[in-house]
This record gives sequence, C-alpha cells and structure tokens, in this order.
Amino acid sequence: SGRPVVFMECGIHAREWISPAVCLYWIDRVNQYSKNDAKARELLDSYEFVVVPVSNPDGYEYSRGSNRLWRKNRQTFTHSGCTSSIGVDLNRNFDSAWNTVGTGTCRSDTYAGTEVFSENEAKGIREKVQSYNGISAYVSLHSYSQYILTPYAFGSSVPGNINHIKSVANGASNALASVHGRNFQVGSAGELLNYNAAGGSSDWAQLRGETPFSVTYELRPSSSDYLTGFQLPANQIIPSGEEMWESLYALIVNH
Ligand code: 0X9
Ligand code: ZN
Repeated sequence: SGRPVVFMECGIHAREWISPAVCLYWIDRVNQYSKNDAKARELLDSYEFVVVPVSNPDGYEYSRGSNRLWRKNRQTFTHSGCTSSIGVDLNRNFDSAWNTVGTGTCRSDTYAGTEVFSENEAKGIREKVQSYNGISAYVSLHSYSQYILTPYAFGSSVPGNINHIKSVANGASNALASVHGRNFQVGSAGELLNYNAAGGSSDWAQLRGETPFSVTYELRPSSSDYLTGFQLPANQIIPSGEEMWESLYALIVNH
C-alpha cells in the first residue's frame, strides 16, 4: 500500500496463551472498519498491518495437547551433548547480541539454538520484515507481568531515541489503564525483569535498523500473580483484548 508498516508478533512462547488471543481480538476489532468504527478506520487508513497470531505453531500444538507450560519450539537435536533434546527459545534466536546473556543449555527453557537464526520460525519473521523497505513499528506480545518493555534487553545500552520510545510507551500504558484500571509499568528488561536476555526479536528489529520503534508487551496477569501466571482465566481474555486495543491504538498513532 505504501503506508507505514506496523508488525505485530504474537505467540512466540508456547505457554503465553493470552498473546495469540489478544492478537485475534485485535484483528476482529480492526475489522470493525466495515462498520465505520472511527479508530479502526483511522488505523487502517493510515497504516499497513502485519499480524502473526501464532509465531510458534509447533510449540502451541504441544502446549495445548501435552505440556501446558512448554515455551520453546519443537526442533529436535542430535549433536553431541544434546542428544534427544527438544526445542529452541525463539526469543533467543534473533540477531541481537545472540547467545551472550540470558540463555541456557540445550535442555533449558532458554536455549538460543545452534547459531543465530537457526530456526525456521525466526527466519520467517526476518524474511517478512525484510520484505518491506523498513517498517514503522515492531510490537512483540508476551505474558506475563504487565510491562511494556523498551529496548534493549541484552544489556544497559539504549537506542538513540529511547526518550521518545519511553514517552510513547507511557502514553500506551495510560490508555491501557483507562479501560480496566490495570497498571503496566514501562522500562527495559534490566530495569523491570531483573535479568538481561539476548537474541530477542524486538531488539533485533531495533538494533539492525529494520525499525526505529520497537517494544515488547508482557500481558496479564501482574508479576506478583504467579499462581495464575501463564494460565490466565478465560474470563480475562476479552478484558485483555479491550485494554490492549486502546493501548495499541495510542502506541501506533503516537509512535
Ligand atoms: O525472556 C523473554 O523472552 C521475555 N519474557 S518472557 O517471560 N515472556 O519469556 C522478555 C523479553 C525481553 N526481550 C526484549 N524486549 N527484547
Ligand atoms: Zn514470552
């Protein structure tokens, strides 16, 4: 279309089920365009959207059938030390200080893979992003903790426009809170998660110049709600979709 592209990546971690649900809600809501919804019309008239609702399909198939708390993809490994080990953390496989921090062995939940972009799911996202001549924003949706994470997660360095990113993210947090009163804190992974992690998709998009604006959401529940955790009750799916519709609207029109 020639309009600026907003890329939304959901479901890269197989146990974070609210992420694909919120993206499907968003797609449904933006299609109210045909019913003359003002925000939907403004968004679709001004931007082009790429939404990947399930970025880790094999992982989701496994988490819904066998192990609800599975995180990685389902790649199998046969190399030495990793015989019969399964899965790469796709949010450790991108080219952003790959495998330098926040990763584990092949049997761990945070295995970064044999090399950068070893995994088809990560390659697929890279190819789609690079099929455009630069994208306007990259948004990655995870759970949980109620955060809007700003770049970078691999250390204390920040992009040159970090003040702009933080101010837009603060606006998106306020818009979210106005719907159901939920508080989403804004900050980097180092500031909010108390850990650093390399190889994340949104960091790759920002660091490699694919986009000047990238953030990662950690959706409901709050970080202290570890009993609920990844298993968010179904009656919170629609409220999550509603607050994220307003938050993403604010983020997109102000970024
Ligand atoms: O560790 C992760 O991959 C994310 N947290 S989660 O609990 N959903 O696994 C945080 C990723 C932060 N990385 C970037 N913002 N790049
Ligand atoms: Zn995640």
